[in-house]
Amino acid sequence: MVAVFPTARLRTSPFYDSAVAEGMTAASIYNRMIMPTSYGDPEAEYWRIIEGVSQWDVGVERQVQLKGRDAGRLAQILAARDLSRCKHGQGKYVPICNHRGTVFNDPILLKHSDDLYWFSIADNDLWLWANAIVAERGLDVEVSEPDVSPMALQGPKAEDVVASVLGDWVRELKYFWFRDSEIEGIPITVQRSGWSKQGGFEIYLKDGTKGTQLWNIFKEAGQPYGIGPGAPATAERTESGLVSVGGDTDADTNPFEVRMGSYVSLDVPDDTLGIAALRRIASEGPKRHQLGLILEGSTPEPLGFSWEDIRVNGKTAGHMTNCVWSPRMKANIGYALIGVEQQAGGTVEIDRKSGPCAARLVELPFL
Ligand code: THG
Repeated sequence: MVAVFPTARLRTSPFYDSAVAEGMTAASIYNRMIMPTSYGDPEAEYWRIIEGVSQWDVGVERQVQLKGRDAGRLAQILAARDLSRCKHGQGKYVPICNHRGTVFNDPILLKHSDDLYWFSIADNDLWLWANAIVAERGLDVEVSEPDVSPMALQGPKAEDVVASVLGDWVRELKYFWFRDSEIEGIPITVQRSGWSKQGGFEIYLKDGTKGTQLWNIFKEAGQPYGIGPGAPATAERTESGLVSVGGDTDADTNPFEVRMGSYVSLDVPDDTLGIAALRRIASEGPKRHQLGLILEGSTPEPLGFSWEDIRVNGKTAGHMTNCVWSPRMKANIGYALIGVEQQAGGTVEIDRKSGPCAARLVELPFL
């Protein structure tokens, strides 16, 4: 382990000590925080998500809190998705776009009440953006980053673990719905969510001094189910077709290009950020789209995120935005962000660092 010296520029989550105690061997940076990415056995960590239950320190998923009379108005200005029917206790996946219609964050919005919302953000400073909008538009709302840190339990056995700790009411929660609760006096919010398609919950810790205690409660309850530490897994999320905004997108990517069109509402008020550009793009039709790539060969390749060129008849037609070995498909798979002329069923060549590689275009998700 390297030594880490937390500062304002490199923060740790309340679960960091637990991650270290569990044997964390690799980490990444997300929202200027350390995000554990492996505990030394990626294969076992993957299968735990697919077949069992995996416990993740995802405290890096920070909350941008909107509080005050104009909280709902600000949420709708920021998010290009109709929120008018969003209920208290409901979460929604929302693209955040700039004035050009570029999607630069894709939070889950949690509506606590008419004057209290959280955006559970991906990796960049939505806080800065939201504050600028508040000042520019003269809104009556306070934007802050509260002491809230999610921990995820993912996999087919996650529900049994969470129910054994909190009660059977959690089984009734619908996707992205949430409820406030507490366990051993620790305040939490419980949501059916998580960055995998294997099912599960996120437990939002609302007292950063209690991270180790909360981690251990779920770790102990998970023992009969074979719980173990893990992290958002590139192989699982790629097989499942989940988008990583900032990873699979660039400074020109709009939501329609990356299968997020169903989360955009064109009939939101005209003061919603990016909506004029999104309406224009929707009427003209996007120029690129996102497809899956199945690469030739059956030797696992290292993870790739370098936007390698995709060639068709010797010409660049798009980019491979990620690449990972799929244990279930026994192939290297990735996403193409590619001109709409190229369709599923087509064959392309990827200009890999290791040399050219043939690949087949398929619809997403893979599984
Ligand atoms: N949980 C929480 N916060 C987060 C994430 C999370 N913040 C950062 C990041 N992840 C945000 N991005 C996503 C991306 C996809 C999904 C959730 C958060 C997701 N999508 C499903 C899909 O695309 O199939 C379902 C979307 C739907 O049908 O509404 O789950 O994971 N707290």
